[in-house]
Amino acid sequence: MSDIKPLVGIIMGSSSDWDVMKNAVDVLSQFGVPYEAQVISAHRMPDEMYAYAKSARERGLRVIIAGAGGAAHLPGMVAAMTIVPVLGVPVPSKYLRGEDSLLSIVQMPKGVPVSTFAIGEAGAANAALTAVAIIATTDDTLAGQLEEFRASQTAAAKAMVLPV
Ligand code: RP5
Repeated sequence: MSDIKPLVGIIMGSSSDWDVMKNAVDVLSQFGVPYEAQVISAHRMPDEMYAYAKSARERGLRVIIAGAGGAAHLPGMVAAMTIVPVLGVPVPSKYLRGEDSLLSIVQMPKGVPVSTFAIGEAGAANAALTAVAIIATTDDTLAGQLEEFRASQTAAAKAMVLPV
């Protein structure tokens, strides 16, 4: 086990969310940001969810990325119990394709925000990029990496050729 303390906590309601949420893990790995990832289900593990949220700040987490599908209450409940910024990722659901997840996460009443991202893989990746940006506000090396990442995307877009 590594002694490096995680700066980002990635939690999700089920192992079935992993295919989406691993996109956040991939981004944090790419930037070398230490993270932890685990299943914390709001309705199946409420005691663990409470303990996780309550201890997050003192454990040194700077950002929490929370993914869930359906009646996706995990991000909002965690946000209610910590001042660590919570980034919510709506995971696609079987019958409503994640529109239920999106609305569950994004419609937080005024006072307890959850920064909410797109449904699915892009949302998970962008949540991680936002976590990187938050940490980069106090880390010049990471800020430089983020600038480079943006520059390489720009170069790739400029090099795009259409088949016409
Ligand atoms: C939510 O219910 C999870 O976040 C997951 O997206 C969804 C389905 O969970 P499983 O039945 O696949 O465990 O709590």
